[in-house]
Amino acid sequence: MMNRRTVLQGGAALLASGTMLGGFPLPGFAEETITLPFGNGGRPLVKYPQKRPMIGLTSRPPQFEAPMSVFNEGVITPNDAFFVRYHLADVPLDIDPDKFTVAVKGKVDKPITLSLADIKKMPAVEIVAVNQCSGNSRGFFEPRVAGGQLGNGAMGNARWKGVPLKTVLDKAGVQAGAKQVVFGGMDGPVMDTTPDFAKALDLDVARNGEVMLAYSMNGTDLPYLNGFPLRLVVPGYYGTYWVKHLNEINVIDTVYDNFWMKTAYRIPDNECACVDPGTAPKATVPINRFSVRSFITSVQDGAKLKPGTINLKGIAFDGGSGIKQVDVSTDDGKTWMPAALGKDLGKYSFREWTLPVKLAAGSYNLKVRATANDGKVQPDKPLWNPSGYMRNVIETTSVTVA
Ligand SMILES: Nc1nc2c(c(=O)[nH]1)N[C@H]1C(S)=C(S)[C@@H](COP(=O)(O)O)O[C@H]1N2
Ligand SMILES: [Mo]
Repeated sequence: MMNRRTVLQGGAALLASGTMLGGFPLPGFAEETITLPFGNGGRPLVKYPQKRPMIGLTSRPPQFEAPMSVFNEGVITPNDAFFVRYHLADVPLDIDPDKFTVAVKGKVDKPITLSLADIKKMPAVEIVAVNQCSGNSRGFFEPRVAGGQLGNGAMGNARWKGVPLKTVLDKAGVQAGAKQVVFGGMDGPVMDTTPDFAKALDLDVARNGEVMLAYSMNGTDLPYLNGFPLRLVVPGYYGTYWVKHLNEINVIDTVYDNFWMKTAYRIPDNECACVDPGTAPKATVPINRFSVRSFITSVQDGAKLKPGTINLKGIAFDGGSGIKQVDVSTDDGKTWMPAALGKDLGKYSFREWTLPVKLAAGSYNLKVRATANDGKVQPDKPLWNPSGYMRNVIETTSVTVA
């Protein structure tokens, strides 16, 4: 259980080794707690460097998610409200951007080591893309599953700037027979027996021109806890591949089989990535692209509203085909009305939707359902898997009008 004291210890740990950033302000500690809408949903609001009060999950390693109200501020998630997820408690806190380098090695013609300045000199690209943790919304799984009991806030949408991974790989010259590219970051385990965090992408994904080494987020340096000074951005793919503090790129001619690829972050090998609740999948594959999702952001579950016109607004996204249509129901899914889609910031971005609805006094189950350009639509019954990944059921927001 997280209490104020463990949060405080987490903050102290964050500061213990100091920082080259000119000194983080001392993290303060909000006294408030909030309750996520599932059993054992009580959470502290925590304050970390460069972040506003966020919903705490663990302090060692630092893990926190955004309150849902953040997603009503606009389709771009502010840096100070962007969720943070780490696996290992040894988070690097003293990275000097002038000394930082990333090495490209393995099955390449010419191993290279690039400084941050080298990377910033290369032609830059920008892409707006959602980063979402595989276990976002895990707390809603029924039956419950092990793992971080997250609400819906382990996601965010940002404008990333950096260089395509392809450019860097081409510079080093990928050799024939190469199969995958492995990415390592500067954080590490506290104990030697804990497997270090590293992730691999198939070569065709790594070289698709969209995967990038990003040094800027929403027009400014990456926040420290979001991977300063350099992270991998893998548009459309779950956050697990978005390696932070990226300092090692290793081209290999095998399929990488560390703990984080072979055991963790795997989903049932079928169309729905699901199995009957409580059962184990026969075969699994590494988790990959997002499933299609949507949320109402303008009203919160349990809200009390005045009769009349209510401007419903929200967000939708998928793994990269883009959002084709968003429909809203005010009668618990019996009938549906198409919403208007907002500005298109690209197929990897949150897409805003709006719909004014007239509601008389009564109780309502509001629902929102997104359809992607690839024809995929959110299911009306939750899909279950033992790791609690990829929740994308049509969400319900219950409101009272009086
Ligand atoms: N170095 C490093 N990178 C990492 C991780 C990590 O533990 N260490 N966790 C990954 C996971 S599982 C997620 S969901 C995203 C979260 O990105 P964020 O913390 O910037 O929101 O980072 C990914 N990159
Ligand atoms: Mo994650």
